[in-house]
Amino acid sequence: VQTQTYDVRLSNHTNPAARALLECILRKRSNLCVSVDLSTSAELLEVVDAVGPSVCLIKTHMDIVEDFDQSVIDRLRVLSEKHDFLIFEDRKFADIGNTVVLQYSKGVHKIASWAQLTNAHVVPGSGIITGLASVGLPLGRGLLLLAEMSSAGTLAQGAYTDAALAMAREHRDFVVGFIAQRRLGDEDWLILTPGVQLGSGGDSMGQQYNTPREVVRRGADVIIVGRGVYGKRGEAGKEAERYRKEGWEAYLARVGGGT
Ligand code: UP6
Repeated sequence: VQTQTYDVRLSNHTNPAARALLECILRKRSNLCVSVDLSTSAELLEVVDAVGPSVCLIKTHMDIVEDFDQSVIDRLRVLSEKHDFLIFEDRKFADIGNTVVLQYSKGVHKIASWAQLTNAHVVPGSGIITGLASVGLPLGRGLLLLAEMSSAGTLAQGAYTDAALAMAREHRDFVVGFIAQRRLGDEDWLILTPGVQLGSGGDSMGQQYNTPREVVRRGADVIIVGRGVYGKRGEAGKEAERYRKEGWEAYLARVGGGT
């Protein structure tokens, strides 16, 4: 497990998005990413404004926003300046290089123009990374590979996870880490872990939860929490701060008390 502090780890990262994330984590003493899976821009932005003070990162699924237009991005960016957080579009790209180039840069969402981080499945092979890097690297973006998933019955395990790690090693300038449930590899990869809730359990569609303490102990550098934070209407701000404290204490315990 990773016992180096975020501060020390900054020197292991050259990708601008990875560095910005680590710097933000340190400034805000927050390793919390809130996943705001709400389908109107009003609800999305209301929750982002409420949780903003407690997070280093906001994760979006912009394709679920029914009234999406460029103003949603503009307002999200204003909030990211106001509260000091980065933006991660959880696009889970999964096509050939040529197609993901278009999906990342064009279409309605133009993800590369506003999301510092996005992610990709490795099922197509490494051409997906080459394609995304051709768009993202010149913009200073970073990519996370889905090496494991939180859901029951996931095929992303064993040899598949090993292959994801091997692919990441070929693209260390652009791939900054993984969506995974534990630390992977001996190198300094950023591990972002979804499937996190206080109280653990799951949902009726295969989601499986672990507590912040447990996932950080296994190597999560950023905990990703969705419904655990915004599930109770009107309490997202309070819940985010509760998860921030949990995540940060778990990190301090892992690194032995330093910052
Ligand atoms: N997510 C997972 N598991 C993964 C990868 N991604 O849950 O392995 C994403 C989901 C959702 C969020 O797409 O946006 O993380 C989890 O939300 P929740 O905390 O409300 O379950």
